[in-house]
Amino acid sequence: MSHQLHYRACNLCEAICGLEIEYQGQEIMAIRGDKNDPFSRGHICPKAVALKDIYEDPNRLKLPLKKTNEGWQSIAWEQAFDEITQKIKAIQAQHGSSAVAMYAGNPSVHNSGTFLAGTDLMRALKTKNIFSATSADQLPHHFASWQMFGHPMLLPIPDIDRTDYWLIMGGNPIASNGSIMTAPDVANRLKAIQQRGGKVVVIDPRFTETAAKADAHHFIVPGTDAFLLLAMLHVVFAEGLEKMPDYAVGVETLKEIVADFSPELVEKQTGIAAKTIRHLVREFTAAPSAVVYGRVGLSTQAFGGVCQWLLNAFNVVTGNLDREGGAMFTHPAVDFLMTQKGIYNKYNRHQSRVRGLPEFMGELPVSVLAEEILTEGDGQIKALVTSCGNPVLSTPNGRQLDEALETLELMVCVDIYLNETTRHAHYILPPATGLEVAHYDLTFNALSVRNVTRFSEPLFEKSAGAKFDWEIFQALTARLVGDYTADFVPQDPHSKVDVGLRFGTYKMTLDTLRQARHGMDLGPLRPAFPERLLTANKTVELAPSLLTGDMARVREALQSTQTADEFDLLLINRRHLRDNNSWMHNAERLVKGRNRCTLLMHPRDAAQRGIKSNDTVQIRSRVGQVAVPVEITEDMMEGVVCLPHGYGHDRTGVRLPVAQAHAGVSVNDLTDDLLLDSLTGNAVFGGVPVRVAFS
Ligand SMILES: Nc1nc2c(c(=O)[nH]1)N[C@H]1C(S)=C(S)[C@@H](COP(=O)(O)OP(=O)(O)OC[C@H]3O[C@@H](n4cnc5c(=O)[nH]c(N)nc54)[C@H](O)[C@@H]3O)O[C@H]1N2
Ligand SMILES: Nc1nc2c(c(=O)[nH]1)N[C@H]1C(S)=C(S)[C@@H](COP(=O)(O)OP(=O)(O)OC[C@H]3O[C@@H](n4cnc5c(=O)[nH]c(N)nc54)[C@H](O)[C@@H]3O)O[C@H]1N2
Ligand code: SF4
Ligand SMILES: [Mo]
Repeated sequence: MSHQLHYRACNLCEAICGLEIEYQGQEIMAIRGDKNDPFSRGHICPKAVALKDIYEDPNRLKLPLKKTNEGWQSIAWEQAFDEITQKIKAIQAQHGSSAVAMYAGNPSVHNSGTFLAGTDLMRALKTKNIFSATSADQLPHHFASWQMFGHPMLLPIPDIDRTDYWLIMGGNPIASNGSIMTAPDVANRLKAIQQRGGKVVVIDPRFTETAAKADAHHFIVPGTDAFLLLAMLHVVFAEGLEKMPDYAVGVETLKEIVADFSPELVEKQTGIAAKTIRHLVREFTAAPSAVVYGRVGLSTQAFGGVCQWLLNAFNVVTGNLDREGGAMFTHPAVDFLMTQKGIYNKYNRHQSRVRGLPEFMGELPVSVLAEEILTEGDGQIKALVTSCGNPVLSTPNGRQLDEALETLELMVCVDIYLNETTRHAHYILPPATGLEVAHYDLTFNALSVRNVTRFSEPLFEKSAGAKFDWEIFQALTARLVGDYTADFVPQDPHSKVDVGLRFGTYKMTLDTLRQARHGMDLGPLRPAFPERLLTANKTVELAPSLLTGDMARVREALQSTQTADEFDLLLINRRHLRDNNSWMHNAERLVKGRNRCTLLMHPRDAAQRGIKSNDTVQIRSRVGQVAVPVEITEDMMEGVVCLPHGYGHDRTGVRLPVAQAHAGVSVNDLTDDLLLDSLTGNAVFGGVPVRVAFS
């Protein structure tokens, strides 16, 4: 048999690169970038090759498991579904429907079968305790979009292919390949800005891989970006640099808010000199087009919501929203924005039981999950369903959650691995994944720097007896809502994609898309105002009340004169090109080589503490302590230290031998569940107070 070629989009990160997979029978010979993909143009990163490792990994689960006194035993699917739903119903009958919680993790958005069927299960559970990785990631983006543009999913995307000036705050796309900005081959797109005479500037507490390719980099004290953005807006108005578009309202209120935030007022807190701030704004406003873009580092701070609001406002008042080279909105082929008007426009309809934090978009902050399990009383969480998530390693104070999960009456995990989270499960329901599933990027086609679309067919058949995630969700949902009969047959939810395509902007069908093996380019982003705005008057709200209301908290923080106490350093996190959150470390090709789970520290901070390179140090925070080797580097801002996220595999019961051999420590054993953006509910990962000592 000769080798064959299969084309699909990589579903591991937001860049959705086109892949060319050479295979024979069940064997993968090579995974390459698809040069004929008009969007990714042959780009690929090392993670895509590890799709082969996931496919072949003997530790990947394919059939359901039940925990018994004798350890894990296999169980038939139907029996597992029956037992689980009976237990869920019994718990809900005794303790109320919110006693069962659900957590959905990151791959949910990288897997259309899960995405389309998982929400049905959430609804069927009729619980207020819905959690997801979104509150450890990007809730502030949704909050700002909801308040300013009328819909939380109407997210502005930096038009980096045409901009003349790209200001990046709290994002490291050279390592992460971009986020809320689907831009495969971001390195060449960045270089193209410079080649056409433009400029890239990075603001980050670390001199990152992206900073190394940029024209300028400024260190910022973690968690102070709101002050910087206020000062940047101050300079725009004080120097008359604004280019006000006619669609914006609330500018007078915004002017009043920023009036006293001179660069001089914030230079000490932010660590960025007043003259640098003025220069930055003058350069930005002088560029023919410019865009400020802020990602995870900007969202995962105490003022994440305010930051994303001010960032959008900066693009608006400099005349850079909804124009070429600025921040733009997509016209995706399946436009779920239009079909879901109002669905997500929900805030504070209920609050978390223990801390009283507001719900947003139907979910509660994941930072409260452990306390909702551990705190006794009416409404306590007794059971948890997780899907595509590893919250023990990915949410703040993960160690507390690790302990809390062990106390649950029922835990069900839809997951492909026995890992740090799923080891606590009573049942693991593993779906087919990766190369075995059909996939349509509902989310990332809508967050892309060009309008693009493609459908990926499965390459291999799922293994004998395996189920797709949507089959699992539908089987559970049907039983919970009472629709289940002996002749129940799950329905492939991708028919919804066909409907979405037919009614969408381009009026195409799934069949036409299936013919386009390399994906389809639907052109550059184009202006979308006012028709795409979903605010009542089709205006952009520059001073929405929930966000301006949060300014009291910002002012209080600016005035706080807290000096170094027990914890005298600020911890931030990093991503590495070869990591994918917490779950791909069982691929030898990704983890081999130099230990990446190290603490980065500035030479002066190290010298003060008598620490030398490669010393193992103890890092302590309010919630925990870990020991790791140190790398001393001037890439760190003084006073700031940095750990990667997604490590910490050395726990009993985990069945990931390669990962355990490269275990590292979990940064979330140090991050604090009590530190969060109380407005949006997003976790804080940038600037967690810690102490570091030579052990
Ligand atoms: N300190 C700190 N913490 C962070 C971050 C940080 O920067 N710093 N980043 C945050 C961000 S941005 C995110 S998105 C979250 C991620 O948080 P999570 O989503 O909780 O964690 P992941 O590591 O992505 O775990 C993915 C899980 O999905 C499983 N999986 C993989 N493919 C499939 C599939 O096809 N089907 C099913 N059912 N399961 C699958 C994997 O085995 C794994 O258990 O972490 C957050 N946590
Ligand atoms: N290789 C790889 N790629 C990934 C992932 C992965 O784990 N590995 N994860 C994927 C996921 S789920 C996501 S959400 C995206 C995230 O994509 P990015 O947002 O690009 O994520 P990070 O690389 O974490 O970049 C965040 C940056 O913020 C900086 N930072 C921290 N605190 C602050 C602060 O207070 N202010 C400022 N200005 N900067 C700060 C950090 O130093 C870091 O450089 O990446 C995706 N892609
Ligand atoms: S950049 Fe992301 S989408 Fe592209 S090959 Fe790497 S993991 Fe896959
Ligand atoms: Mo994320």
